[in-house]
Amino acid sequence: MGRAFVYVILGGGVAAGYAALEFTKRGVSHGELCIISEEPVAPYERPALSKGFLLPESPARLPSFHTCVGANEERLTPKWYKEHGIELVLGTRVKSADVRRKTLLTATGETISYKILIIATGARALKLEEFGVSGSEAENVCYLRDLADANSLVNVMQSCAGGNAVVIGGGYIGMECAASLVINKINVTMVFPEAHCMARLFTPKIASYYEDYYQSKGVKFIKGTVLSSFEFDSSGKVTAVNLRDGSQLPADMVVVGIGIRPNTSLFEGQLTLEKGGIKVNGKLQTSNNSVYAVGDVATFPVKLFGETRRLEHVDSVRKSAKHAVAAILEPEKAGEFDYLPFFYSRVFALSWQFFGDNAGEVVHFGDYSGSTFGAYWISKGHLVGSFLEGGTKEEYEAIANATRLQAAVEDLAEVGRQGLKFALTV
Ligand code: FAD
Ligand code: NAD
Ligand code: ISD
Repeated sequence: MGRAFVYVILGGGVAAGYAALEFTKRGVSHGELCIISEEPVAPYERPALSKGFLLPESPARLPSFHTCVGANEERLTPKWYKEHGIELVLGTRVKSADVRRKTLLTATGETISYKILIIATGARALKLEEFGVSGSEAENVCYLRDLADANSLVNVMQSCAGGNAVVIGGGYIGMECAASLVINKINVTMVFPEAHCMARLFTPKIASYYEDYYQSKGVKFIKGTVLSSFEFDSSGKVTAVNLRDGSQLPADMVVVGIGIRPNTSLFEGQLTLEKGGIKVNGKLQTSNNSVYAVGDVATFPVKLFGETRRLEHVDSVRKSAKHAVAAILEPEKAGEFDYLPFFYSRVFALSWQFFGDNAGEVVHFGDYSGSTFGAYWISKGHLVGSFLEGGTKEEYEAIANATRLQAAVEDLAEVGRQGLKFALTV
């Protein structure tokens, strides 16, 4: 049994939604494009799951956050795919791929063949078991990657009002979920191995601002240690968390955010991998001419830095997906993907943006006891990265622009004194 399509997108997450919209903008005929997704719903804006979805009042629910509302573009409901003749094969896992024969085999036993494949399989959450701790299956231990996880997190949160949550991990999931738990009136303790939160991006000074803010909301931090085991009750629910430093924390629920692994396994041994992802060129094309990779799973050349990177943020996902479609449909017109890395987060009343690379020397600026402050990263006399909390649209655009232009910096202290004025006058 089998079906054949000209274009197949494997994975139905953020990248798939933006690629589908781009296909229709550039011209695709009915019946040519198919999206296969393990998830039972049409592509949606995954970032909403740790923000609007977790609000106690008027939470975001599908269909309100189907792609591509996150970029203020059309909202693609299942009806939209039908009207555009795009086949959505939902709730279906692809269990093997053969890039030589150009076929995918689904868990339901169907063979789907393609002329061009776009791999958009994203990533999976790392499990505690991968760090030698068991207990992930307990009903009050929550991960957050997809809609099913988000629904179960909401259910667990609702059963824990006024109780204690332990958040494992001090990265994006940890920080955004901790804020949401507080808003849901749950007492939060965050546990992570590093000396400060968001260690992959924040400097100690930036982290200290957010940690103080979280503490003012009642969040407790336990740093420099990790979870070693759980205590369970007779029904298998976690009741406490044991830490490697010997302490024990009572827990009505646990949220785990300890990083991700890109979903590359279907293609290992068939396509070239690099830095944990599927290696692509500036057209998002893999080592096989008929196969493209986009989003979290792709390791692509970042022209600005002259090296390849694999990013895990939605702006690069949206833009890489669109660029791949342009390269497929209009190869002679599409140039090389030229991307300025952009990360952001929103927690409580706070909101920050970061552009570029956090490499080189750091200069902090602005009022770290107020609400607008930032940092510049300078390498070899040029601006390579910028961070800003509490900025206006114009200010964010200015730091992005100055970073893209890699503005020259002669005197670090002077740039610190000028602060935002430096970016605004580039
Ligand atoms: P995904 O969106 O993960 O989609 C991959 C899809 O492929 C899934 O539907 C999956 O089920 C499917 N799939 C995988 N393997 C198979 C298979 N074998 N067969 C069939 N289907 C398969 N980034 C930001 O920049 N800002 C944010 O505020 C932000 N918030 C986030 C909040 C949360 C809770 C999470 C989890 C991520 C957040 N991110 C954020 C990161 C961002 O959502 C990801 O970078 C983005 O979703 C990746 O898009 P993708 O399409 O590559 O993969
Ligand atoms: P992350 O990489 O941001 O953070 C992982 C954290 O895990 C580290 O900061 C560390 O504190 C912790 N950790 C590592 N090993 C540990 C161990 N053995 N025990 C305990 N803690 C350990 O990953 P995440 O927070 O899990 O986020 C998952 C994905 O979702 C990432 O790709 C992230 O970019 C994405 N996401 C992004 C946003 C955003 O951009 N605003 C928001 C939510 C999620
Ligand atoms: O980029 C995003 C983001 O942060 C969200 O919450 O997309 C979503 C949508 O805006 C949700 O509706």
